Amino acid sequence: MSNQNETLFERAKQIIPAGVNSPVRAFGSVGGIPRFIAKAQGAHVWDANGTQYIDYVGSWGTGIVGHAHPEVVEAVREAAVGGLSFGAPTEAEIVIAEEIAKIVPSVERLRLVSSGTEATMTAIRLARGYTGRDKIVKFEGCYHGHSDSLLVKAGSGLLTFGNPSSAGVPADLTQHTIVLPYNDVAALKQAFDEFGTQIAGVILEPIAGNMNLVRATPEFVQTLRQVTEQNGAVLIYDEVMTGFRVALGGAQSLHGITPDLTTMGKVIGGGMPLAAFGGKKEIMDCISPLGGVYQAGTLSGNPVAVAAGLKTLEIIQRPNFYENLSARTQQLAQGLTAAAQSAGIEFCADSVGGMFGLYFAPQFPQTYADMMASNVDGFKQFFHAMLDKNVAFGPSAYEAGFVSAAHTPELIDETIEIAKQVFAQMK
Ligand code: KE4
Repeated sequence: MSNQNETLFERAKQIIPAGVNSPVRAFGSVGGIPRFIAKAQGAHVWDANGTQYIDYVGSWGTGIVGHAHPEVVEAVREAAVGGLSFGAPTEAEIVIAEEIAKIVPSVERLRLVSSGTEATMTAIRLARGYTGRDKIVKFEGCYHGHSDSLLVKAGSGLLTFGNPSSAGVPADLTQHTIVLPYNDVAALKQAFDEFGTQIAGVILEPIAGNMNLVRATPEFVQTLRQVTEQNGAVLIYDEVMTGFRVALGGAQSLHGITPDLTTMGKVIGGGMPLAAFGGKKEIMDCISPLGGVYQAGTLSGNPVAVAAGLKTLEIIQRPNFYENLSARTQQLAQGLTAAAQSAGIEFCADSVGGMFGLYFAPQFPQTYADMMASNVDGFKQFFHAMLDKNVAFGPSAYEAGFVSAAHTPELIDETIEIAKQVFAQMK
């Protein structure tokens, strides 16, 4: 049987650089042929050959209620027949902003955009405009989208290609970006001792997901809140991935930290292009046209995307949604760990809410260096062996994985049984 994925990949490469519209999809770091998805439903995707997979990518965390959830599809259909985009305000945008602010109390004002990159790029500009300072701090291994100031030792994509900073980004721009080691309290204190009052803001993945899942330690996040408070720097929690994913209220609700700004995406669009930035009113009031920090977007608050997001936010607030999601994800992490251990394979897996990390390493990574020391070849072998047995994880050792509400205990058990066979082969 001809491999449609291969045929499509060759054709795609004739018109789209590397045949994909986002680098990680090209399988560059794991090798092999990307699967071209023909359709998705619940916990499954089907590729161009009609092959079905249990999907643990979920559009990188977006698909928390399951692919093509009938209520979300219906909400999109209903919105679409009323018009796809107006370039004018709608009531639904107020409703979703109020809903997000109810779920994330640190958000006093919020603006919708179309991607996580836009959200973080604007949050950085806001921090600079609000403080009048230029320096920003990010952490090694964290990825916040592809705006110039943040493509410095980015984690997702670039780290996967072992390219710690992007070509085309002017050095005189990135000189304002201080990159610190993740979870390194001493380095953080030192940076603020040295530059404190020059720092406009700090942006953090509060639970990293772009160097695989790496939890920020309580001491690290508490110190970060203290030094930003003391120095008048804006603390930005980038919850594009963790928001509504690790808990309903995101990582900030688990940390008990109130950031000044929060960026969100993925889940809030329910699969459609929708993201947001929000936080303290006094900071958000600096955004155009109220204040001097410019930001705009033709499709910002798009009515069809908002409809998908609103329905998704309704579903995830139903009773026991997170209890079930966390239990399923924990079942997967614990089951895979037990399967590897019984096969004598060095492997562990961690989970927080509906997000998990798989590590071919003796223990959970706490730093970028820990993650870089993990056995990437072991991951590649596991990734392809599982894919050949119709289980799809993210095609990179540096990406977190995602469980949806559609992943039943039986599907998790099925995944673990398949992994037992794979680990046995890997010995
Ligand atoms: P987007 O511009 O891709 O919507 O969001 C950028 C972004 C910002 N902040 C965090 C914490 C993120 O995880 C992301 C995007 N995440 C990647 C997954 N590692 C998106 C997948 C991709 O790049 O294709």
